[in-house]
Amino acid sequence: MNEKLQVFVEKIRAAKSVAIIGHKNPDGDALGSALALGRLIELNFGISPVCTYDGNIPETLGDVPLRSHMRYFGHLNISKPFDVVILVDYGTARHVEFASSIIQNAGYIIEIDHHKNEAPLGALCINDEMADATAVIVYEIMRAQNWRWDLDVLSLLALGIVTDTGYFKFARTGRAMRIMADMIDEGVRIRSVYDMLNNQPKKTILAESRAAASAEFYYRDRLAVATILNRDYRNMDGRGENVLDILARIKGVEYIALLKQQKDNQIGVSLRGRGRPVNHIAEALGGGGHIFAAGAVLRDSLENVHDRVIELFRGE
Ligand SMILES: [Mn+2]
Repeated sequence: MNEKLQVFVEKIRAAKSVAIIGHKNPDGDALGSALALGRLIELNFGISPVCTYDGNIPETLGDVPLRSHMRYFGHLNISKPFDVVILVDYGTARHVEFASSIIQNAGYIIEIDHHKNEAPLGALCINDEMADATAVIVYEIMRAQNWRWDLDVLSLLALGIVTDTGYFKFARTGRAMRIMADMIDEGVRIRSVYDMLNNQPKKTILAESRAAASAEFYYRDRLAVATILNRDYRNMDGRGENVLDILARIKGVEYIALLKQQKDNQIGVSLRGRGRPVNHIAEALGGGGHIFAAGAVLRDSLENVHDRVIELFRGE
């Protein structure tokens, strides 16, 4: 790890231009890690990285610190290659395909991630599948290097940790919580991190409530399946976490599947397991993710995906 960090520092020190990219449609961890890392590089190397995204940033994340530093990829001037491109929390190449022009032309590619990825893009990979969030890795780099930081950095890293662990519900070890504890001691207010996220549009909560109310139950009520139809999907902000959370509160429910009709023939599937793995089911659907929280996007009709998902859970 130390040798990798040494290379990281050398590459950033030598760079005149740095871009930081997270996965398309950034979530709290992708956004928080990218902006925090950008600020850390600014504070410690005297260079301002360009943080960029594609797709949508959920309105829920509209009030995060340094939000204005995150720039829409389509609006960037990319005529000159970047000396260093850093990919954070990106998952797999498909999720940063939108930036392939600057990735391919980059002088050097670094990645920092906690996703499982068989084909990393980075020449330098600071990856750790055991981290509950990419923000955990960024925080540990910051500490290991004794970097200067400010409260914005800590708030952004707290945001990444809180969102990726589902408010610590999915924390697999004490690691993320110890970091959170340190950050609280350094001045992060846990209440304001939560308040920052209680910022969702009315239409989203109503659409998610309708989806939760439409849930069906299978296999002696151990599997809950909810559907968000296209007309409601358009009103959604984020990934339907509220639906998954509500259904996970039901006694006896062990698995939750949320089917999102993104387009007529494109269905997003979010899977959650309450202490039970779901990543193999997501993989069977052509997707992936984490052990207890995974998903896939299928080009098929809602009916077909619905039946396939239920069939895959048979025998679980
Ligand atoms: Mn993440």
